[in-house]
Amino acid sequence: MHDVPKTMGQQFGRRSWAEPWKIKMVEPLLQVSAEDRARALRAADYNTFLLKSEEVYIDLLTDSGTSAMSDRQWAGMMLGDEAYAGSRNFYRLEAAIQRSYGYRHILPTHQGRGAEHLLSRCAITPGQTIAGNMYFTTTRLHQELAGGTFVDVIVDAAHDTANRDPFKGNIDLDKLEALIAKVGAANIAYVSLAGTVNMAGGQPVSMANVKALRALCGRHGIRIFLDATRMAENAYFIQQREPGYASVPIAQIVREFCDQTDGAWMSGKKDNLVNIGGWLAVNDWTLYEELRNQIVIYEGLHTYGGMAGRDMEAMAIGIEECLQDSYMHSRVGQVQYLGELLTDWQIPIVQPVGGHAIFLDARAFYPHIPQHEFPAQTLAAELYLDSGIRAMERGVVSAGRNPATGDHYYPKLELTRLTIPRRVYTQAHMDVVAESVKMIFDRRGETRGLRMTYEPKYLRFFQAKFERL
Ligand code: P70
Repeated sequence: MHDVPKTMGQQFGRRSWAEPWKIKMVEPLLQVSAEDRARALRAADYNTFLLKSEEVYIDLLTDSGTSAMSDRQWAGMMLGDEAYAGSRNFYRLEAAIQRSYGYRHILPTHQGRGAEHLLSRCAITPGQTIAGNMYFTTTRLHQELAGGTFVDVIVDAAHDTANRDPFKGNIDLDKLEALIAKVGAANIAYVSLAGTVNMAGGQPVSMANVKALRALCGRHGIRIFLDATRMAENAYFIQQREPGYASVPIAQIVREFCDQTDGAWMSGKKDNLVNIGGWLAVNDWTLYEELRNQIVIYEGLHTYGGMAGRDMEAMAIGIEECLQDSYMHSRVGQVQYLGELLTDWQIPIVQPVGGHAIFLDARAFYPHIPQHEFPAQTLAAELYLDSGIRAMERGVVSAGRNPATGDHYYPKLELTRLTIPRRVYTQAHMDVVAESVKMIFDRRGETRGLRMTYEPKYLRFFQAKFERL
């Protein structure tokens, strides 16, 4: 006799939900044999960034540029106006950003880091400090290349994987006040605020926090720029978790949040549901003029900035789609589904589950592997060996080195990210992933760490090489 099977909804005492779309086109997945996986991982020097996509079964490396576009977006691609200047699609994109995010002046960029580059060049004077809610790799690097120093002022809870605070992305206002007292408001270029904090596990910022931040920065004349890459997902968490927002649509929450800030940069490859593209938006005309001047040097004319007309059209449509409540429920719901399984099996992951990924706590997974032997990199390698699933290291390799001392940054968080692309995989894929994680967890004691054999100077995680100890 076996138990009567139950749907996931029944198991959790709720009605099941489903995606608000059906599948119109499919792309075959390749199963890779265990032998081929072992060979491929050795050839990729134990770095999942160096695997060929054809060697991967379920690709959870990133949610960046990996979304499935809708039929409306594909139809929009056919309406590309590829004029060098003044493309119709630019004006549609500009209007979509103004309407949905509320900023005044808009510049398209080839992707998020193009926008980070321009903003850092124009808004940082060498020697200034940038305060933010945890570093992001490309963001901090551009701030440093512009002569700035990033200082992390996120709440302490963000560094504790087991702490279940609902808003672990919040800025610690006391830390920020102390920083202002120490360096002086004039030496703070801006607050670099991320809507859902990637490196903390996709953790959100509350509306109360951004409003208090606005008041504090207003008193000191400090600007706030938002990394809006996953802001729509942040708004979903506000709706779900913050008193007073349960019946406010996500689109309205995004506007209310962005209204507290002076501008934003965006990797459109995430929330905005496109395969390539980004944007930069500011309210201040003088700053915009300078950015508009610089964009022609580094990206392209200010009405395309590195994007094709058709891609701007797809992004304009993606902006509308990503703000729909039913879409966001299924998007974050799928991530939470995988999180619920792993949590029930007592596998150490960052809690609460964030918006775009499950972050396995590699430190707790492999307590016998010291951080300089790269536990999170090891975990990503093990997962690939077990099942062909590709994950991403988000620990000491990603953190890089302190440019002043040359030492590794040793982040408290040593994580391996299972990033869920948008509208791409099904619940059955999540089950396969969960079972593979369980498999490597059950044999974790036998796993040995890695040694780095090659280290690039910048953003080393992309191209670093390793060998098994
Ligand atoms: C990821 C991607 C990109 C990203 C981001 C936030 C919060 C800006 C950007 C840059 C891609 C990536 C980037 C660096 C290391 C690993 C992976 N995140 N802000 O997978 O945008 O990629 O368009 O230049 O998450 O998390 P872009």
